[in-house]
Amino acid sequence: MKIGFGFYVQMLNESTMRFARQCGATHAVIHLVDYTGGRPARSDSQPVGNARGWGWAGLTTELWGYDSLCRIRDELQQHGLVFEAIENFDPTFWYDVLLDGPERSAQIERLAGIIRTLGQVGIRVMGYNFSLGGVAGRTTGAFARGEAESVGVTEIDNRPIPRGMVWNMLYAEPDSAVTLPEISEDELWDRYRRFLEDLIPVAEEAGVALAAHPDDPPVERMRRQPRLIRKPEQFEHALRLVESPANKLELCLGTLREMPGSDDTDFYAVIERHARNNEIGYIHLRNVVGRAPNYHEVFIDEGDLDVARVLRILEDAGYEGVVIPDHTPQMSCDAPWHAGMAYAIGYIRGLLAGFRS
Ligand SMILES: [Mn+2]
Repeated sequence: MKIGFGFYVQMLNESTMRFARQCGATHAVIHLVDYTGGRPARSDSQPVGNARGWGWAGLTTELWGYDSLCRIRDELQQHGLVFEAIENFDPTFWYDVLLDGPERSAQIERLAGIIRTLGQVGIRVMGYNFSLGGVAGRTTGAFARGEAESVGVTEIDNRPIPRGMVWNMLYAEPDSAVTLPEISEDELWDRYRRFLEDLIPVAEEAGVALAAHPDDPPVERMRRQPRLIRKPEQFEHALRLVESPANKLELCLGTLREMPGSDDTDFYAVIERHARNNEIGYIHLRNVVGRAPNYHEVFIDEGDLDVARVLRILEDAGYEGVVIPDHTPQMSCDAPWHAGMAYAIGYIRGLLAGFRS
């Protein structure tokens, strides 16, 4: 397997690229969506949001063109990093695909164009999260070892989603008097199936894999809307909707471990099965304590996941894709985010070196 580094859009600079390489990463997964949404916020901590979610989507759409992606690819390459994947579509690109609105077919065409561009630039994976509520309901606290700040969930967020918001970001000025109708889980699976049927053939032709991130937090409903991948067996269901080598998972092991009702046997078996079947686009690796809707994120070497066992399973299954640390608690020093990432990657590399020696 290969070690990747996840870059938030604000980190696309020489200094962070050098930092990633110094940590020992060889691959890069890039978030092109600005999750600070134009709000004054630290760009290196996990967003938790407010009544306007994470704020405005669509602030960085100019980065998605062919020339721009080539520039990013080349700059990464100069720093010894392969541009492996983009993580998450901008909500302005596909809100009516998620909502089944009037712009749906035009937006599907736009997504198809993006996927073709990725293929031309040589980016192998497009990660996405087919969710109306998105990553919602999180709070920040001193949840990790030594009172390190991290994120967690303590309750289901049941506020309805105002029109103008999807995936916890705004694509139009929100109207709290008009909220999204509550839909059934079947309806959402149907929208998701149509998304895959429209785009998997495009991805296959472009040589790009679409990789599905599970719903984080994995609960039945959030913000009064259903959530798709919130049980281990639903990864399988997503893969079978449209069978193709281009239909893959963005296997988030933190989210998988948070899934209520799943036990250790499920957890390690799911990882092994999807690795053996070559169904993983890339992996998010982080540790957690507890189960949704009551869990928090911790350092990679504390919590409910046995990271050594996970890496051993992936090695034995011949997994050749990328693993990134997803996110980590902030460490008390002048560079809290950097320290957390360096610690996580060092730990992963240490375990792998042990197995391989
Ligand atoms: Mn994740």
